Amino acid sequence: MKSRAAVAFKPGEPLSIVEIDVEEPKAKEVLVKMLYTSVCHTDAYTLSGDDPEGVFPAVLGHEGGGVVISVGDGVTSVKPGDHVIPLYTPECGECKFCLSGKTNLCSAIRETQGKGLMPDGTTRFSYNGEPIHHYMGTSTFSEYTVVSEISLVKVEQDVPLDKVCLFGCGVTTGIGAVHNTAKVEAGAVAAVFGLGAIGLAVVQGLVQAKASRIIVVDLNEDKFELAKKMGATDFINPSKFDKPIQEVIVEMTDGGVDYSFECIGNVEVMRSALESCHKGWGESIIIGVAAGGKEIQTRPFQLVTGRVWKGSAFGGVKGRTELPGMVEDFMNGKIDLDSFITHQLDSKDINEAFNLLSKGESIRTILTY
Ligand code: NAD
Ligand code: AHE
Ligand code: ZN
Repeated sequence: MKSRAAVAFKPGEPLSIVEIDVEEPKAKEVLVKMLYTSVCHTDAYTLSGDDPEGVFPAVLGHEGGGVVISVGDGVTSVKPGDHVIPLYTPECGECKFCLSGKTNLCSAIRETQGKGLMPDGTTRFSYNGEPIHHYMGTSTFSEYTVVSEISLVKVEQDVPLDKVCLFGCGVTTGIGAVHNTAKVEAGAVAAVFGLGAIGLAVVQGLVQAKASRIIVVDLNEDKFELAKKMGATDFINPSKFDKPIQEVIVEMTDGGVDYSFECIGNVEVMRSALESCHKGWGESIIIGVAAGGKEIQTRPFQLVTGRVWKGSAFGGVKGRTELPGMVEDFMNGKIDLDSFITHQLDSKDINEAFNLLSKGESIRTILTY
């Protein structure tokens, strides 16, 4: 079938809106008509060419919501007409990782997913007869996409897909990192570096966890108003200080924060976030994705003296098991998604959504197909 898609033909270039060919789903695969998608910083990162797993041409996109059109042989958990959210972190329930009880990092299709291929090593997308790669197992920037069954979670029909599509990445990642990775307790003091959707979702998670103080750090002070509305208590622009920002935070918190979260993808900030933590127990969670070749540094003494460095992917959330509960929390008013939606555009204007994100003017733009 034909599908309108925003294709990344080359790194560093805007996406091209073209009509691609999409093949029928094979066994254990599902054809989904995307209704909504949004752009995450990770899409921009891969498009920039900095992602070691970035392959071109590709259909990017991993935050979306849509409806099942058809299913391949052996698909049992979804049927045509079901509303679904694609999951870049799938959940097979059977691999060593899924069975470990220790991680959400399902390994069932990770190898081919990282190469932009479906599990059988081929693609379902082509343009002028040439294969187009998939991305993160989701490729939500095509009106019709093919994904593995294990990369889908079903949502009820009355749930607004134009909002819960944000559970496909940013909001789940930030909230999950607070509860699953850091396990923040009531009264904790926390610092959040970077106030995009991920950082703001961390702020929301910290409010839910009843953190006593939520210090937010961003170079763009325009971000502070929304962060305040969402529950942040202290606001720091590092460019206004002539000393390392970790020193500022350690001084203002009587020794450092209990938890810090890096939501930018900058290895220098990752160091600051770790060194902002309290001696003996402070934990720093890396969420931001740094470019290939970048490495983190600190004095090992920082760890010897009790600080802990952790990372979090998709907030440690097992999508098929746990997203339905988060969707329910949204429906019951316990999770705010509206605050993240700063812009709405037609899907053909997707490059404008990338521009708004990179200029720091948007948190999330909902693109409608
Ligand atoms: P975003 O671009 O919307 O937000 C980043 C924020 O960081 C902006 O507000 C920007 O002003 C701020 N910033 C940039 N440099 C800074 C600096 N030196 N000091 C302070 N603030 C600075 O991005 P996003 O969509 O919220 O994504 C954030 C990061 O999280 C990206 O690296 C993305 O790839 C990553 N991410 C990771 C996961 C995961 O599962 N680990 C999931 C989603 C996104
Ligand atoms: N290909 C990238 C990996 C980037 C990365 O770490 N991705 C996060 C999700 S970002 C979502 O916006 C993740 O889940 N990682 C775990 C995994 O298995 O990819 C690179 O830099 O190599
Ligand atoms: Zn993302």
